[in-house]
Amino acid sequence: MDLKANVGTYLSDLKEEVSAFKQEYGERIISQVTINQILGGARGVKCLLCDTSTVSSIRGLIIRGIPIKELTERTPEEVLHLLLTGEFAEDPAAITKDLQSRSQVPEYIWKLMDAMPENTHPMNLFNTMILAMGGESKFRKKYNEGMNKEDYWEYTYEDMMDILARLPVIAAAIYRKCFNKGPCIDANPDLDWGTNFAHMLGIEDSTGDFARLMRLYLVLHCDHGGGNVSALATATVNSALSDLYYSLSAGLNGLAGPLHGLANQECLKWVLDTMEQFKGAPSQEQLAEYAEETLKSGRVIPGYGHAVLRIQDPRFAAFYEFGKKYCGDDPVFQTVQRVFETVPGILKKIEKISNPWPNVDAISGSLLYKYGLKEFDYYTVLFGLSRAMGVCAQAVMARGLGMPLVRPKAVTFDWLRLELMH
Ligand code: CMX
Repeated sequence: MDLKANVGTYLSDLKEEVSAFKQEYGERIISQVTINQILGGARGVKCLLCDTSTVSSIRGLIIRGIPIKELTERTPEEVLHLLLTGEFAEDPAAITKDLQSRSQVPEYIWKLMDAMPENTHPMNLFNTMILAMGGESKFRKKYNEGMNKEDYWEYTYEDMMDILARLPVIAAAIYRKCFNKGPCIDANPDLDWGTNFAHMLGIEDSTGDFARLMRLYLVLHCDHGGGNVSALATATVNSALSDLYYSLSAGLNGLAGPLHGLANQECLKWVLDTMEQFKGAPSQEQLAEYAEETLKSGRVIPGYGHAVLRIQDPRFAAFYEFGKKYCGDDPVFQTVQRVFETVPGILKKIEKISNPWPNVDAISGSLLYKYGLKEFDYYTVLFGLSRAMGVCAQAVMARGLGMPLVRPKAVTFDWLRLELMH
């Protein structure tokens, strides 16, 4: 069976189960909300459903029950099937083929890209191109024709596959345009989704290690539960039945923030700045001095800490393994290693910081840098390309389960005061 048929079977079984569950346990209380949580970005409030993946504070990212560290040898196609159905694909090549057949980017996108100001941030370009393709939405077309609710997931799925097929082509074109790398490189139909993307970027790769890194990168960033900014924004917008082009663009606009996906470019910049200041790979003492200065100036140390994790991010660990294997002699990677040996000790001494350990962004940039992908303004686009898989899969699940409009209740500060006085 193909992916869409598998998703259909999976959803119809789950929908029945969820509906019976709601009937029986609908009024059961599973979470309370404190004032701290209201004033703290709703951290820890359990009020969303996300089946594609979950983030445990002590185990990290778990996709459909499988810890991310067990998925590092898988391809993005295999992981996409897993996200959508909870099982591995019997024939991942069929997914590659389907994506290839949908990968033609509309001509107006190239014109629009050329018309954008030269200094547009790559992430801004990426999200603009996604939004601009909205007229292609099969969901929107069907909805306007009077689509049955039962079919919402199918056309969300169709939009997801069209988007995922075109995104690598668009992302690679943005890289080549923004950084004057020459004309776009044609796709190679013999390659899988991730390897083909690496090929279209045009980075020299005689060993195949860069393509290997790209596949790992695309797997590690693919999803991170339902409560992070990009997932929540995508889900909220999609719950209004705005099509996936609107929803994904909204979610990735959130990813573009420095406290979220943009941290990877900030992080590499921080590492390179230390190398510039100390004229080469700094010592632990020098790094400690630099970190203290960053903190004193009221800035965060990018790549460290997390809203949910209370351990070293397993995605960091996966990249670290890759780095030790393939980039051990690289001075930037060595600096990242030394930062890892230095910064947690400093952050641990600051009581308010919940997690002193590195997240995925603390390392990803250094590996890209080693292979010649040095333009760190581009890094969040790579993150976005990967994260599109998870947030779009979440949208397919939500429409398949008939989830309603997202509408939590906001209260005024006056209401809070009155509540406490009585
Ligand atoms: N450096 C300095 N201060 C930090 C810090 C860091 N790396 N991590 C947390 N803190 C500070 C927070 O800024 C906050 O200070 P205020 O109370 O003065 O605002 C305090 O410690 C408590 O924060 P927290 O409960 O530990 O963490 P939050 O859930 O509020 O924030 C995060 C999480 C990721 C935004 C934060 O750790 C941070 O800014 N890290 C650096 C940026 C980063 O790496 N972002 C990428 C995260 C991964 C992703 O989503 O892509």
